[in-house]
Amino acid sequence: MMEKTFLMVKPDGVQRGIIGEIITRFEKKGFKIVAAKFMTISEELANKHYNEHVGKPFFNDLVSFITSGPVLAMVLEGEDVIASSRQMMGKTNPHDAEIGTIRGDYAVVMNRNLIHGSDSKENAQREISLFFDEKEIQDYDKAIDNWIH
Ligand code: RTP
Ligand code: MG
Repeated sequence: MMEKTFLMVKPDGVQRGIIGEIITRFEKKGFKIVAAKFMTISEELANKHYNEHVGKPFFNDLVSFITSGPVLAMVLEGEDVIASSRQMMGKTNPHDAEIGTIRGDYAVVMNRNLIHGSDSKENAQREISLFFDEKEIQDYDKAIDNWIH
């Protein structure tokens, strides 16, 4: 099923200079970037984005971290992209993430795990609309589309 998901290179990925390497994985896989924004997340947006974690012991640290510097927010489109991009990211705790995944290859600890990806269709829609206006999302064909699908 063709889907859209919300992905974000977190502040640690930006600071470490691996935005390109992370995006490249998704491009090579065959997913299409349909929106991207380099931005710093406000506390208000962080609270909305991580609403499901309000009240958990790690919540305050999570909000401080995600608002600590710029992130690259993106919308990707593709076949089963929500689950597939989560697989490419690897488990939340990089210690448990398999080699070959982004977190498994590039990260070491839970609170510096480089990338966010929506975990369901509902959250994908919710997060996309939190970060992007409809007019910021591109609808376009790529010459290689036929070679991927
Ligand atoms: P994300 O939302 O950032 O893509 O990560 P995720 O779905 O893999 O994990 P989630 O459960 O949504 O947790 C959000 C972020 O909170 C931090 N976390 N710390 N027990 C802990 O200390 C703990 N649990 C979660 C992680 O940085 C995780 O990415
Ligand atoms: Mg999550």
